Amino acid sequence: MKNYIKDLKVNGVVILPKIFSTIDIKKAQENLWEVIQGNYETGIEPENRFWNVGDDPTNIIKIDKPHLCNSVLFNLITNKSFGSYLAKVTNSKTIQIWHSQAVWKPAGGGKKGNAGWHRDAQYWPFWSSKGLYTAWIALSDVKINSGPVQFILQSNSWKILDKLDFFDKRIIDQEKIIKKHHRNIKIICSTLNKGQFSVHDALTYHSSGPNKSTEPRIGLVVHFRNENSKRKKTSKEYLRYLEQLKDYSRCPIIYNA
Ligand SMILES: O=C(O)CCC(=O)C(=O)O
Repeated sequence: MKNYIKDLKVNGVVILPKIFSTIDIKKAQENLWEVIQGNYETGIEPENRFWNVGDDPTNIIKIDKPHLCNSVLFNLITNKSFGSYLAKVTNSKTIQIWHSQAVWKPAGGGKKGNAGWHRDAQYWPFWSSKGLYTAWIALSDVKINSGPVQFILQSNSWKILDKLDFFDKRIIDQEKIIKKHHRNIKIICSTLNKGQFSVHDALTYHSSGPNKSTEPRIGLVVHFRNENSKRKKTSKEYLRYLEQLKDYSRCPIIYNA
């Protein structure tokens, strides 16, 4: 575990072993598909949908807070062993999930499946940068040709780079911007078996390319914070957004030492 803690600190990312059972992952995959189709078992809508039924089925499908819509997804991400694993790797006393996303990359979508280079923290003006991490749980086998998430090692210590965005599919152009500032970058591709997961720092740059395999590449993305996270003084709108932290059915605490 010691190496994981150090690797996450230094490199900004770690790849972790399988802890979810194959059956639980299969159930989660099936239930996530229901959410994508707009069938919400709990009766609660996701926080946001960036793909709707009837949209191009080869586009990347991103849905925010799918755990609100379905108890199987909620139960998967609140699994106790998962909570204690996250706490160990991040050396934390408390772990609270404050956001989640489904990222389903269909086979055969080419560049339409791309997620551009970004760091998660750029979307969160209400958090200062410490104590914020993301776990990416593989709900399908993620091979080198499935468009795995790729991370730039040690980019968690970089200053922010402008003009990089998840929704920008021009990864090659984005890489030119990155290389203007950083010549020798090292990229790792997060190939994972179903049930394995990675954890990255909110400041680590990452992206993913086309899914050239014949199966969808499916990730359940869990954004979590520990006791070192701090709110920034921002607009009322953002402060209101963070009010949800008090609602543990939206933002479950999954570890408390
Ligand atoms: O699943 C992907 O390709 C991108 C995921 C992502 O941006 C994240 O895990 O923060």
